[in-house]
Amino acid sequence: MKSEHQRVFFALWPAPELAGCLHALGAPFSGRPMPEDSLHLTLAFLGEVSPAQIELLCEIAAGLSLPRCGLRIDQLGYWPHNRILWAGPGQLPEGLQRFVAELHEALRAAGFALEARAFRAHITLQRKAEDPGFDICEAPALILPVASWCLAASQAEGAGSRYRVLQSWPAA
Ligand code: 2AM
Repeated sequence: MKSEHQRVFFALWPAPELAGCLHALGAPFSGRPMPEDSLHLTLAFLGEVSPAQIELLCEIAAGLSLPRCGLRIDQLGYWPHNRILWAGPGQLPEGLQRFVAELHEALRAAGFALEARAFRAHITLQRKAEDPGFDICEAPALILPVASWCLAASQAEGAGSRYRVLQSWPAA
């Protein structure tokens, strides 16, 4: 990676109180818990980009409008292929679903390569998690108030990653 390049993604970042509740949701399970202030829901993952591309990403973001909503996080899941324990919504509000589709379309139109796999909204709670004995189960519902979204950068640090919000935009 060129020194000025950064690994970036668009995300929803829960406020500290909700992050604490999400952290507690993962606490009974064995794995490597994500630090509370690192918990987030990725909307689009870009990978390594240049400073000029970050500017372009910010321009694209400024042209989009995320509708304010409450996202109901009511599932816990485990992916054996990457040993991630996650929390997520059973259903995405229609406005958020439409927004993610618009965001992905705008990014692809600008030449950014996104994952071909279908978008799965999730918040990683633990990495290297032991199999909890379920793929998906119901969890006590938590509401994530969708009031803003951001562009964040991730930097490898020790065994994990450190995240930094580069810019954020309010929901409409
Ligand atoms: P994860 O937590 O499921 O690993 C920063 O790494 C964020 O981008 C994390 O939310 C991570 O999801 C996500 N991410 C990393 N690589 C990705 C990829 N190739 N496609 C989609 N999301 C990715």
